[in-house]
Amino acid sequence: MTELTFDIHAKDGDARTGTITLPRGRIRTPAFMPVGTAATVKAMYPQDVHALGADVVLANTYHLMLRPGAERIDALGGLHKFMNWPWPILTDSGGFQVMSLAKLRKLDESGVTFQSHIDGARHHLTPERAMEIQRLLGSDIQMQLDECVRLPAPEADVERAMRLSLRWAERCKAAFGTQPGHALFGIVQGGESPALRRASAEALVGIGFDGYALGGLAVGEPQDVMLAMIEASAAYLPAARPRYLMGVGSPDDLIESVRRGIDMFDCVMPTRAGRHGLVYSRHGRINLRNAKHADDPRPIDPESSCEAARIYSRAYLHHLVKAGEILAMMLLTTINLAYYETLMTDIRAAIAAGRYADFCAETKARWARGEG
Ligand code: PRF
Repeated sequence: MTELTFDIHAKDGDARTGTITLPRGRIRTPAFMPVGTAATVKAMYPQDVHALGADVVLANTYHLMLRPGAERIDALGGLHKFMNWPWPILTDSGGFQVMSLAKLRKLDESGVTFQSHIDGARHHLTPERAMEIQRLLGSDIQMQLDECVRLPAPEADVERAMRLSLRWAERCKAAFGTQPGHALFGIVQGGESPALRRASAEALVGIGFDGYALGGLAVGEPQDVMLAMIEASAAYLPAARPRYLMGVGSPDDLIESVRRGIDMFDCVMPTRAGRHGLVYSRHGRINLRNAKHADDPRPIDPESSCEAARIYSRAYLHHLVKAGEILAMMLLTTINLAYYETLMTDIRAAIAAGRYADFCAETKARWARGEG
C-alpha cells in the first residue's frame, strides 16, 4: 500500500521503541508531533522545531482548506515547500476540528456540512474530499475522516459515530488509492466502551491501514478511563503497525500511554501553554505569570539541553510574559517543545535499556518534588 516501514528495535513490557521510515525522513518512536495547525508551529522557526528533536509535525485539513485553500497550496508546490518543512508531515482529517470549531454543523452519511469559523462560508467535507485535500497538501501520513463524540455520552450515540467512522474508513481507503511513499491511518472510536473499542479496532484491521490511531479520547473522560480504553484498543491492533493517540497529552499522559503500547502523539499543550506563560520542565510545570518569579534570578533548568531554559532568568521571562512581549511566546514555546522532545528521547532510551518502569517512577518522583 505504501512505503511506510516500521521497525521495532526494542520492547519493554508493552512499551516499544522503533523507527518509522518515509521518503521524507525517519520518525523515531515513541514520537511527539508538535502541532502546526495553520502550516506553522506557532512562534517557532521550522528549523528550530526540527533541531529540538521533532521528526514530524501535524497540520490540519480543516484550517488549511479554509485558509489558504488546498488547491492554492498544491499550486504553490505543496505544504512542505509552502511552510519550509522538508521532513514528514501528518495531517488530521478535519472532522474533529469541524466539531470543535465550525458553526452550524450538520453531519450525515455523506459527510459533514459546516460554516467556516473565519468567514461563515458553507463547506461540505466528505471522506473523499478529506482525502483529496490531504493529497493536495502532499501529506506523508493522512488520516481517515471520522466522527469523535465528546464524553460522557450515551453509548448509542458513541456506537452510531463509531459505525459511521468505519463506513467512512472504507471510503477513505478507496479514495486514498495508491500513493507511493504516503501512508493512511484508520482511527479507532468507541468512547468508553471496551466492547465498542474492540469492534472498531477489529473492523479497521479488516480494512487494512498503514497505522492505527486512537481517537475519541482525552475528550472529557478521566485519565484512568483513557488508559483503560488504550488497553482495550491496542490489544486488537497489529503489533507491527504504529499506534497513534490523537490529541494527547500531558507529560504524565505520554509516559502512561507509552507504557500501554502507544508510538505517536500530538498535542497543543506545549505550544499553547507557552503562549500563556506556562513552562514545562524536568521539575514540573511553572506558571511564570505568578508574582513570585519577579525577582528570581534562576533559569528554568540549568541542566537543560535547551539554551532558552538555561540562560534566561525566571525574572526576565516573568517580565516578558507580563509585558505581553512576542519573545515570551518564542522562548516559552521553545522551552516547552524542548522539554517534550527530550522526554521522548529519554523514553526511547529507557525502553531500549529495558528500564522503562524505573524511568517512569523516577520521572514522576521528580515532578512530585516540584519546581526545583
Ligand atoms: N479524531 C480526529 N482527530 C482528533 C481526535 C479524534 O478523535 C482527537 C481526540 N482526542 C484529537 N484529534 N480525527
